[in-house]
Amino acid sequence: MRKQIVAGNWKMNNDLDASKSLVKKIIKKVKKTTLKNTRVIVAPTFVNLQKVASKTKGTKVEVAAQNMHQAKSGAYTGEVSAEMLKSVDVTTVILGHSERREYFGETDAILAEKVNAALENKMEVIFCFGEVLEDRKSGKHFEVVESQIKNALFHLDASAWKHIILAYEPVWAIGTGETASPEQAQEMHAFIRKIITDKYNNEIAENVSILYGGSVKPANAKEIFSNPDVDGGLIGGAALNADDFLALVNSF
Ligand code: G2H
Repeated sequence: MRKQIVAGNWKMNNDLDASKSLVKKIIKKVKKTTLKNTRVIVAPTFVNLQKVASKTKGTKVEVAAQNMHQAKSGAYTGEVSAEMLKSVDVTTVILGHSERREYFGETDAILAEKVNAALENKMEVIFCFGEVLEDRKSGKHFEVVESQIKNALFHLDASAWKHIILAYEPVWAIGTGETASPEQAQEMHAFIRKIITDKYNNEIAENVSILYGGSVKPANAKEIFSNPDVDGGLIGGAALNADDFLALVNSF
């Protein structure tokens, strides 16, 4: 049975004290929660990752990085490699977030390399994709999502898919207060499972967790997460408050 996942993407928020305090609160609350089939992940900034990772050791909370570079090492000022993440016990990485695509020029081709580098290092990837508003308005959203997934992931062997988590994040719903309706989310998630079935097989499609992201909050999470093909969420704003985040963890 595929896992339900609630992953908090802290983006460029929280200094060291705020990161330690937030993760401490989340750990405490998660400890008191019965997690049937749910994974709880937090993704702090690089500078706070090691401290947060050390706090989560032995708890039910996991950590992820928000990004990584595709090269092993070298003259890439400001970048961090998979090897470096692993050396501080971080084995999950978010790749392809729309903010990385938009502000840092990450293309499908670059993302395919990043995915490969992560998998070569036996890391798990939370792969993000999603259409912009014009794509949705012109009815191209399925086509756009299919090409993002195909270009970055469809070169992978079937066996690699157990290390992949997908996160559908319609760009028009990110941090805007707009959310895709539960029907829109379900429709896209079912479409994603179908293209994976067509390319690979039904087993892989059924086993991959597909998260929804974009202004998920306690008030709308239950409705979104209750869809059969929605396996949880990648959460931005609402992940910065421990009570809200836990409300999401308990929204299945
Ligand atoms: C989408 C999401 C987290 P928010 O970027 O990845 O952020 O929940 O603030 O829309």
